[in-house]
Amino acid sequence: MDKTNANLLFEKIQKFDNIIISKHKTPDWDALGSAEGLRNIISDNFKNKNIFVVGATLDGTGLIDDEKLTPEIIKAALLITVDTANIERLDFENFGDVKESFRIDHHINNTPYTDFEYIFSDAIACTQVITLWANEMQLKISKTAAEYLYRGLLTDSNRFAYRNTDERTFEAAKILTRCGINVAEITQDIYKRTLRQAQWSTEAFGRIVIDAETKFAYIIADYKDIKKYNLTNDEFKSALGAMGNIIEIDVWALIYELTETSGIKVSLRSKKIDINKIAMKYGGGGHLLASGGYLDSWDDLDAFLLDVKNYLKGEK
Ligand SMILES: [Mn+2]
Repeated sequence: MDKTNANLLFEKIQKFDNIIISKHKTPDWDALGSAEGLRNIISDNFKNKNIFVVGATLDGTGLIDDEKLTPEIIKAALLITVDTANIERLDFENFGDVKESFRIDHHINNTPYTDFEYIFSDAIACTQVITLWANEMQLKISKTAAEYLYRGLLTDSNRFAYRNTDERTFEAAKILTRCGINVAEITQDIYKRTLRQAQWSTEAFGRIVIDAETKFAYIIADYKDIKKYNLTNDEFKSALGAMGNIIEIDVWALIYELTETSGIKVSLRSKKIDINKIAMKYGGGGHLLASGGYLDSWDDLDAFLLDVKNYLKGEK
């Protein structure tokens, strides 16, 4: 499918005047970098395209191009979704009104939700898929596009450290570096922290509960924590990454609510054991080692924790 769909993606972009790029809710750098990187690649290489990146900004305070859309534009548009495993995660309500849809992704392919797909489920980042596609299609990648794409590559691979970081990852990094990006500056910009964030991290670590038998650890947080420390979603979720290099922990979770009404989200991470199965059981999904799901209320917490522990016992 790969070669054919690479060409098909090119042809669809060529054919449509209106292109909407949508990513997942509460976007991270891979989602936003994919969307903005692709926007730049399309506008630099194809003439007369109206391109709209929709959904929340990275800091969650607003929407990107949503206000520029009209029903007429949507009806005539090609929708390209990036970095989004399923329709529930898609940050675009008018999904059903577009003319055609194409999914570019690196998530495990659960239920197809678009007309066409370009998916490499073992790619470390969606921006890797886009970078290698653009290169294969001999498209120009501007410095601006490369900066966006590199941000996704760096963060989804955790600075080239996670499994699935492979030769294609470094190939993509090489392509992007050749576009003139400043690797040191981007890295510094992404991993800088405020004192508030460091303080939240310390508090979060103080709350860790570890089940010694299964090496499962979790942190519980609610919207009051976000308010108290005045954090963005990304800053808040950084407590999750911080658990990843602790010897006593194999599988870990951040169980949290972003706002009073957002509902309870579970973000699961694992060093080796497939935790995607658990996440799917709780209405979510993602990757084998990084996935997430939802709880209906805090009353379901104990049952969820027990479920995870029982599952991990079975896997050991
Ligand atoms: Mn991603």
